[in-house]
Amino acid sequence: MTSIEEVRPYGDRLNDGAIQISFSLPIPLSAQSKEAAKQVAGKLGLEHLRLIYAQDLGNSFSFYIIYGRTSGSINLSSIHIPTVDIPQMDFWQINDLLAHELKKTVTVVGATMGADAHTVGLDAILSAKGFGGESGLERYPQFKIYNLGAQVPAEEVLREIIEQKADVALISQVVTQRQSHLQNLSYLEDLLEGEELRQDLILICGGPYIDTEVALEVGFDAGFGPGTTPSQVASFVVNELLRRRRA
Ligand code: B12
Repeated sequence: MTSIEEVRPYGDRLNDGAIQISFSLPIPLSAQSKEAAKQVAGKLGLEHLRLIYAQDLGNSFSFYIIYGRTSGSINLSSIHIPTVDIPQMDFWQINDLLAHELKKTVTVVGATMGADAHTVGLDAILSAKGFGGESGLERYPQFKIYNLGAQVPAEEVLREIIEQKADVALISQVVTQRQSHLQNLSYLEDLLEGEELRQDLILICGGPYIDTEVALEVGFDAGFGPGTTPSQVASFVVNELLRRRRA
């Protein structure tokens, strides 16, 4: 594969700039609304517009899918993203390291915090059935899991961390409306700092709009986004335990 410095989306042929966008408008479907939708796409800088799908959603809302082309391109060398680079280990390596080298059972408190009711992402990491063909952390003999479920207040997460003497807190934030995820995560981090517990805890967040940059911004150790598997999280935990032991 050749390495590309300057990237541009493509559809039919390389570098044609083809993009598909979809969005809703708060007006009923009509000839006028379709033209408005195309003009929205135009204002985004897209050209050669084609409205390929439009649907009335009822209650005076409508939905559109538009094809267009952008002349923009991105220079990859201008992008610098903080990432947490850690060696990936599998189920057996992780448990073996914990049992024989670290001689430790890792206690994990997990929760989806605040008003957020989404549990599937957190369960994908914690519950025995797991995700992406992998078992969840409940299946790891060296992990002890307390899954508090959804809509858990930060104060309750803190209480459980203290009560269970947790080594790791796994916090899911799926809803990001009005930046609620940032507020919830920062608030928990503040509470932990206040109790002087932050330093000894591995604090991890996750969700479809979470990445390392977001996590570091709110004082967490790592953030995991879409497609994360349980062993990726467990690998981070074990590497972090090893790093802290060496420090
Ligand atoms: C299922 C679902 C629901 C279900 C949730 C059921 C449940 N028990 O979880 C119900 C119907 C309850 C629901 C409600 C709402 N939902 Co909803 N929902 C979804 C949906 C369709 C799928 C989410 C999901 O299960 N994904 C599958 C899991 C496996 O993926 P994941 O969450 O990304 O998790 C992975 C990673 O992110 C990561 N991860 C996640 N958490 C964690 C935590 C840690 C510690 C780690 C390490 C990793 C990790 O690992 C996981 C595995 O790889 C999404 C849209 C979508 N297609 O994603 C909308 C979506 C998340 N919902 C959304 C919204 C807006 C809502 C509502 C506000 C709608 C409303 N107006 O009422 C309510 C909110 C209710 C509330 N109080 O929270 C929005 C969120 C937008 C935003 N940015 O804030 C989405 C994106 C839909 C959309 N496009 O608008 N929802």
